[in-house]
Amino acid sequence: MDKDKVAAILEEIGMLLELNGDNPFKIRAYDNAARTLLSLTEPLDKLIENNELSKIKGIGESIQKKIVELATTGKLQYYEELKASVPPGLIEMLQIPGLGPKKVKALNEKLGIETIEQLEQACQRGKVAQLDGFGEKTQAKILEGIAFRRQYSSKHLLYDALLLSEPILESLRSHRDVVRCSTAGSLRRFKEVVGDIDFLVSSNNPQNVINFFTQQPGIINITAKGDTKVSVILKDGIQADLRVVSDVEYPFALAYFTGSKEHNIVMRQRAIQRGLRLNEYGLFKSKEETREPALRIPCKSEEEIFAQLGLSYIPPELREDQGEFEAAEKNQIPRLIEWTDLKGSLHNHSNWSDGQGSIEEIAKYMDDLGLDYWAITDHSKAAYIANGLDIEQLKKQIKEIDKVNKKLSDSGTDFRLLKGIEVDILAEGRLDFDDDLLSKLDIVVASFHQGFSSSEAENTRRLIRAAENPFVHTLGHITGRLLLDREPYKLNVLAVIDACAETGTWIELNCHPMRFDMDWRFWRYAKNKGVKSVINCDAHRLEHVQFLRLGAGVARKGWLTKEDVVNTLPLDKLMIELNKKRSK
Ligand code: DGT
Ligand code: CA
Ligand code: CA
Ligand code: ZN
Repeated sequence: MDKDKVAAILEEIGMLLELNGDNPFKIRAYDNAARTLLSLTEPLDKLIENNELSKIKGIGESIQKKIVELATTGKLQYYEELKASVPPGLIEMLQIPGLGPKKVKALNEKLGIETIEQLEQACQRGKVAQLDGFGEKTQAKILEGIAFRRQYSSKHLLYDALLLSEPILESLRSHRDVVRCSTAGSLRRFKEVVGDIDFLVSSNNPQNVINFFTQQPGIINITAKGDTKVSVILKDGIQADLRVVSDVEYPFALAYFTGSKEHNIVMRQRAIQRGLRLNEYGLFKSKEETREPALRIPCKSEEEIFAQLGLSYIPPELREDQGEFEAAEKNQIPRLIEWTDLKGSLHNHSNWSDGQGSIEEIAKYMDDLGLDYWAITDHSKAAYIANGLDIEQLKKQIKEIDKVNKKLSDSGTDFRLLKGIEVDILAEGRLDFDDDLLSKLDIVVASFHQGFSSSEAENTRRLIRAAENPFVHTLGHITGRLLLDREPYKLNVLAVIDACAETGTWIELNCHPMRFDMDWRFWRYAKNKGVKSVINCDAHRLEHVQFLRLGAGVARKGWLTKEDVVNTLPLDKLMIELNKKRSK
C-alpha cells in the first residue's frame, strides 16, 4: 500500500475516533501523522526498509506500527475493528459537505439518526435546525448536499474514467480479432463528468472479443452479455459498455455512439434533407429507416460521413450541437490545441506551501520532461490552511528560485523556473500582498478561496477588482467548483470575462481533474472577447504535470487553438506577454 492510501486511512481513523467521542489528543495524533506522511518525499517502503520511520517527528510509536502493518500487509486489524464499531450510515454522512464528525455524532446522539435517509427526513421536518450548533442555514445546506449526492451518484470524473479505460483500450488494441477500436460517448467527447465508459470495436469474431473483454483485470461484475454487446461494472461502480460491429459499420457506429444525442439529431436531419438515412449501421440511400447493406453509401471513416453531409470533420470534443455545424459547413472548424503545444504550467505549488517537492526537485523533473518553463506560485499568507507564505518567506523563495535558475543556466539547460504567487483575493477584491511585492514576481495568479456564502454581486465585484490590478496576470479557478463535490460559488462569469477583456487579464483553465475551471462552456465567449487562456496544472506534486493533457482536452472542448493559450509560447515570447499589462 502506498503513502497516499495509508494517509487516507489514518485520516479516516481520526474521523472514526471522533465519531466515537474518543480522546482529542489521540484524534489529533492520527491527523498529524497523516499530514506528516503526505509531506514525505521518500517512498514509504524505503523508509520502512531503512527503519527511518521512527526518526520522523510527528508520528508516535503506536501509529508507526500501524503504518508498517498497512504498508506491508495492505490491512490493519485496528482499523477494521474500529470501522465495524460505527454504523456505516454515519460514515457515509461524513461525505455531505458541512458535516464533520462532531456534527454527525450530535445528529446520532440527539436525534438517533443512523442513515442518510433518516437525516433527510429529520431535515424536512425541521428537527435538525433546532439542534444546538445547527440552525436553518445548516439544515438547508445538508438537504442540498443530499440532493446533490443523489443526482451525481451515477456520475464519475472524466479523469477516473480515463484511468480505467486507457489500459482496457490498449489491451483491446493488441487482440488479434480486433480490427479497429475506440472509446465513444461522453468520454471521447471529453466531458468533464461521464455517466459510463463506452467502447467500440470492429471485428469478424465478436464472441472472442467479448470473452476477452470480460476477462480484463478490474472488472467487478458482468451485468449483461449478448452476442455483440456486453456491459460490466468496474472499480468505483463505474459501468463500461462494449459493442462489437463489422468493420464496414465501424465509422457509422463510432459517430453514432460518440454522440452527443443532440449532435446526432442534427446529423440525422441533414441526412434526411439529402434524401438519405443515417443510423448506427450506415448512411443509406433510402427515404425510410433501413439497415440494408446494398443501400449503404460506403464511408471508410467519420471524415467521409461528414463529407457526405456537406461538413468538414468535427472533432469529438465539439459534438455538442453548440455551433459546430455552422462552422463545419463553412469549413471553419478551428485547428484545436494539442497537449504537446503546451510548454509549461504557470500555477503550481511546492513544499514551501501545501505542495510536495522542493523547488530544485521540481525544476529537475520538469526540465527532464522537456518542458520549457514552470512557475512556482505558492499560496499567500491568508491561505493559512494551505500553509501560505508570508512576505519574508516569499522574499526568501524568490532568492531560492534565482539560485536554482542560476544553477540551471550554468548547467547549460534553457529550462527556467518562474517566480510567482497564487495571491488570495480578500474582501472587496483587495489582494493579500501589496503591488510593490507583486511587481517583483514574474507571474501573479489571483485566486478566490472563499465566497461560498457571499452574494453573486459581491463575488463578481471581488474578481473584477482583482482583474483590475495591473500586476495580476491571471485569475485562478474562477468559479471555485469541485466537480461532483462542491457547486461553484455564485458568480456572474460573463461579467468577469468582460472585465478580463477590458484589463488584459488572462483566465486560467485550471486542469486539476476536479476543477476544469473555467468551464469549457464559457471559453468561446472569452475567446471572442479576446481573452487569453492559460492552462495550469495547479500541481501540488510532480506527477500532476500530466494534468496538462487533460487541460488541453478541455480547452479543445472550448474551441481553443494554440494561439488562444499563452503557455504554448516559448519562454522569450511568454516573458514579453507577461510584461504587457504592467507596462500599459
Ligand atoms: P453519459 O454516458 O451519460 O456520460 O453520456 P453519453 O453521451 O456517453 O451517453 P450514452 O452512454 O447513453 O450513449 C452513448 C451515445 O450513444 C450518445 O452520446 C449518443 C448515442 N445515443 C444513445 N442513445 C441515443 C438516442 O436515444 N438517440 C440518439 N440520437 N443517440 C443516442
Ligand atoms: Ca456514455
Ligand atoms: Ca453507455
Ligand atoms: Zn493553487
